[in-house]
Amino acid sequence: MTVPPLPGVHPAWLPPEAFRAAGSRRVLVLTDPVGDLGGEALPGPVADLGGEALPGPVADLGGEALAATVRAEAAEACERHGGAVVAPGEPFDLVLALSSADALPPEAQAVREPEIGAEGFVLARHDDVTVVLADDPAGLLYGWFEVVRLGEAAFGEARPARAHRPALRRRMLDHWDNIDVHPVMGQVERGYSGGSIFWRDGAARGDLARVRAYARLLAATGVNAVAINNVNVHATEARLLTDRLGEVAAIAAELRPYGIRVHLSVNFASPIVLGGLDSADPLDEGVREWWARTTAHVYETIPDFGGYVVKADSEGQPGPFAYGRSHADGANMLADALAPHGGVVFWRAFVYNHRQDWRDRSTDRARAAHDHFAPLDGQFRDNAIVQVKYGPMDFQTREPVSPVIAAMPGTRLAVELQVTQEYTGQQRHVCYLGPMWSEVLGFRFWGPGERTVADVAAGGGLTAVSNVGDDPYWTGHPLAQANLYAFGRLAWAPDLDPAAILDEWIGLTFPGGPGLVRATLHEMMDGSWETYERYTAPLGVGFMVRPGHHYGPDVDGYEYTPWGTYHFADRDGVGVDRTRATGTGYTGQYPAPWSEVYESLAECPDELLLFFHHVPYEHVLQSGSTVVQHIYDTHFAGAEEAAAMRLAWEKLAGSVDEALYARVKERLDEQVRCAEEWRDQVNTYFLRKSGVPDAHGRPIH
Ligand code: GCW
Repeated sequence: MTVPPLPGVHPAWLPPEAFRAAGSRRVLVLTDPVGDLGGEALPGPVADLGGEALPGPVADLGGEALAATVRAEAAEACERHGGAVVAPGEPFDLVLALSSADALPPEAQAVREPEIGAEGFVLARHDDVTVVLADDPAGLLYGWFEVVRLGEAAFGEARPARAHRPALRRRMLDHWDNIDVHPVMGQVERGYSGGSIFWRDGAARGDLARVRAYARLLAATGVNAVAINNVNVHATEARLLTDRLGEVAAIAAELRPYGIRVHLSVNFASPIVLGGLDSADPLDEGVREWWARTTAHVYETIPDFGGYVVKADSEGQPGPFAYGRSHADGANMLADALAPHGGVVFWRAFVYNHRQDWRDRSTDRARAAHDHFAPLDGQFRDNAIVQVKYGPMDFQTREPVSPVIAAMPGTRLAVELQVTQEYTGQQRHVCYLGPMWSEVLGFRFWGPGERTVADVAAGGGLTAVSNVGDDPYWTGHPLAQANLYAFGRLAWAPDLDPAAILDEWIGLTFPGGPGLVRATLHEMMDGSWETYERYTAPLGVGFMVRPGHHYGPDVDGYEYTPWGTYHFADRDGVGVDRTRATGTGYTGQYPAPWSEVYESLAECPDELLLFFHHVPYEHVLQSGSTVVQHIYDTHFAGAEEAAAMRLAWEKLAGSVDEALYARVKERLDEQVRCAEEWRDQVNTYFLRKSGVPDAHGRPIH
């Protein structure tokens, strides 16, 4: 089965037109017999743990379903575009074959490799034939989508055989979706795209066609795992683990044909709230048995279930601290329950004191994850993955990379990104995040030539909070689709160039569009993250958003709150002193050379200066500008760039779909308005605090 076009729903990067090149060819699909790679532990790229494989995924349930998907995809594309699915022995232009298939044609034999590996594929073109060869059906599906992405180029010049393998084995989207509409957070916490695609009116949706379409979009980017409920697990959602498991199974059935495993966020106190026990102590035998039994039942119902996601002892969620136990104790209890079935637990490291006294200058929220987790390195089970936000605070526009990522060489780590634009414009602003993620993934803690963040994440995975909802464009802002696309592509290949990823996305989403569309979208989006940074919080200081909903400027909004997010601006200067010499000592959580670079006022990169140092307004940056002049300049420039984006878009009237044009235009109007508001509030705030006038005499209020 494939996914029929859904009326009223934008096809995102898989419009029928994107399949023209492949669908107008003669296609041979060889999937019999389906290989059984899934039967054993899959080899995982786990450089930091001596290269052994994670246990599971077990039963190859999805194998046949995936193979059927590849056949159906090819058949549908051919039917639409005039090609044909041909039988063995007939001439063909494209062959999609499992390496174990009977009667491999010589063109496919020629590119065989001893081991292509789980989810990988070899792509080659010679003698006017394009070959996709894979060891398992998932690899074949990814190969098919690579051919789609290449379009006519897949059938052009000869290409030497090249193996494509995912750099990270777990490529996952977390949904912060609630079943019941939460009185404050709504149906989707931090969702800016309407309701949930999974849940409505207190239950799983009856019609899950949209979920299938989502799975297909994700598969085309390389994502292979999804968590379908909020990490803040409320009462109704907790029951997905037990009496409402059938709803999870129904969703899993929609995701499976596209190679996506379903995961659940679970409440640490489930033994109490669901099981009627009087404790959730991870070392209590009764509690452990409850989890083992409950988990076994999950696997009886959903044999390829992926595992659990847990937010514990964080922002009011229950956790092991209540019993005097560590996070390793908590995570290992769940890991032990999951291990016999090949599942994993993603245990979040987002643990900090959200009831801090703002008067207390010694507590530093940035330190919290490292303080809690680094000492536990080596204590986690092999199937317990510690999931770390990319920065030490909370998905800000600019943060240093979290030192936890460097501090746990004996633990599997997953790095968590945020596709939903909570702090980056809430899908009302154009903010292409590919460049930020690329910078994070390529960051080298130990200096040049050493391992990157992506290398570390290979042990556990890359996860991100999804930006999708039931909005006709999936993501509210149509251009925010590019972020979802880029996440999947970077999780597959972290060293891809974000501008090239954007280019792929443009080509697929606007097929056949004039060159003006491509050029304009690059003009608007390539640098949009930095534009957003320019008109919002300066120099890495973070926050300055409206408390609660986190949209729009409020410079002091968080300054006297318990959340640990302060900028400490006074009449003399601004920034947080996190040095070892005079501050909170946070810089000491980094290995050399970064512990020294960040400690040093002279060497600290400008864009992070106020994250690490409290400096006078007239402090001279590496750029040569002063801090306060930099604030004025970037805020004027950022707001101007937002206005220029809107002008650029206006040139596309008539060149893109009218409704899409109007939706983007309406959002750009809001972006321009909001950028001006940011500019004026931030500039005015710092002029009033510092008394230093703008060197160029521009209007500040
Ligand atoms: O960024 C913050 C959000 C919360 C979220 C939390 C988390 C799900 O404001 O809404 O809760 O992070 O990551 O757990």
